Amino acid sequence: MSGLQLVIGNKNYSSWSMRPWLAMTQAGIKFQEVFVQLDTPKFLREIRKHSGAARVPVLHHGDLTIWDSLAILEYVADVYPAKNLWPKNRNARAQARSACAEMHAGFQALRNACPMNLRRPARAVPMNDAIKNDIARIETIWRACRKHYGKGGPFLFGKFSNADAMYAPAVTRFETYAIPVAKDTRCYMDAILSLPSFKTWKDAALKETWVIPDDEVD
Ligand SMILES: N[C@@H](CCC(=O)N[C@@H](CS)C(=O)NCC(=O)O)C(=O)O
Repeated sequence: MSGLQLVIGNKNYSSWSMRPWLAMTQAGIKFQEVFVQLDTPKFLREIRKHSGAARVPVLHHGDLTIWDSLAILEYVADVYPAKNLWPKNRNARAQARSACAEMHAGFQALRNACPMNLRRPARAVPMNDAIKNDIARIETIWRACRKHYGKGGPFLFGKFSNADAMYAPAVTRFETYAIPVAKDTRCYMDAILSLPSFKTWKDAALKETWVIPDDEVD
């Protein structure tokens, strides 16, 4: 065992938890999974034992605690350089980090209107201009990464990388809310949705029975 312990929330809803879980699983990095159920009276009590930020995901490695999904992705890439979780090429890596930073800090309109909900049957919801802008920007980022750095495979930088882990929740939102997308976007989405690690995560999500009313959009 690697000594890594990843604290996550509900697989159906926790988009932030999914990112490091997918990257680590896809890279074949072993870790112990610790589950804290979101939106329950004991969530805060439990998560505060792991991090003062009181959010999932959290990664423990020995005495070290990393309490943010992107920081966890960076740390895992540092500890396991041979897994190539960032692109090898320096320019590609800088682009991947820019794309990840934009995802980490942005796309609030899409996030708010279309929460990750893997159980929800695919159905469209009304889209205002802010949501449409977020969608268009994400498609532009995906297209540019694929065009300049995607020759070696179906992912944003060819082979699977942390950038794909960061954008995987957006892929599920596009799917769940039946968002019309261009053909190249659809190809990229299919690559993510076909990942063995994604399928394992989703299968587990579909077995969960907890419902978070705020994340159920009709
Ligand atoms: N910036 C953090 C955000 C994490 C986050 O907001 N996690 C949500 C779950 S997906 C959470 O823990 N929510 C619990 C709450 O707000 O009480 C990260 O990237 O890890």
